[in-house]
Amino acid sequence: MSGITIALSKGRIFEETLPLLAAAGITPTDDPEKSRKLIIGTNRPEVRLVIVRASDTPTYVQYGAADMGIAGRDVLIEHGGAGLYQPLDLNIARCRLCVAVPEGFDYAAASRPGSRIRVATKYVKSAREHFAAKGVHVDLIKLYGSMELAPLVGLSDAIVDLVSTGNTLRANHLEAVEDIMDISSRLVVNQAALKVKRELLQPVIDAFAGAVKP
Ligand code: PRT
Ligand code: MG
Repeated sequence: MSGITIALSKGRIFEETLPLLAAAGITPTDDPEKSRKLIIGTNRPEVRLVIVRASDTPTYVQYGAADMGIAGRDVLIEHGGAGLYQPLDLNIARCRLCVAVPEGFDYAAASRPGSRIRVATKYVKSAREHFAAKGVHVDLIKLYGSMELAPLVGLSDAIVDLVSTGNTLRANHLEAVEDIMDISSRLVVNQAALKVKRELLQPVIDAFAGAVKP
């Protein structure tokens, strides 16, 4: 493939990437929310987009099936970042990775050094590091979505999840009790592609860099 393939997930990352693509002179020819196409063309014949699950973006770029992509810091930590060059924090799809518990749960007591807590999360690596640093023993339960349900039905004491407005926590009578890290999405580039296709990729990286909002 002599052109550029960019991996994006639908939803918030796609929406917030459109202005960055525009700054690079790239306009998609289909809307992934309306079309069922997984490969979307653009106004530039040498540039195409592939629509992937958010957590799969680093994998497509790592193996060079996409030359570049946009992925959340949460996803990149879980993936590990092998084979990926991460030149830019795009400051989009911002949120916080938090520990949350049912309202009224005594988290201070449950998270004293030496105590043991059951935590459900999709973000196993980040959660393990967070509780290890606090000296808290953690039984991690891996989930793939709707973490908010776990403490409500007794699967776990707490969850580690992303929070943006806080509406989902409030609707389920949960509260954030600890911030683990700020999250935003980053541009990731296949390291080998950057060497071989630098004349195609560098202008896109530069245009994105110029369009990042503080
Ligand atoms: O949906 P899918 O299972 O395919 O994957 P995904 O949920 O990881 O993808 P997507 O597109 O929803 O999110 C892509 C990226 O957006 C994530 O990897 C994050 O980096 C970033 N992001 C920013 C968020 C949020 N904000 C966010 N609020 N990702 C998920 N959420 C979820 C959160 O998990 C919780 O269920 O939204 C809910 C909380 O939102 P509030 O507004 O109610 O607090
Ligand atoms: Mg989602």
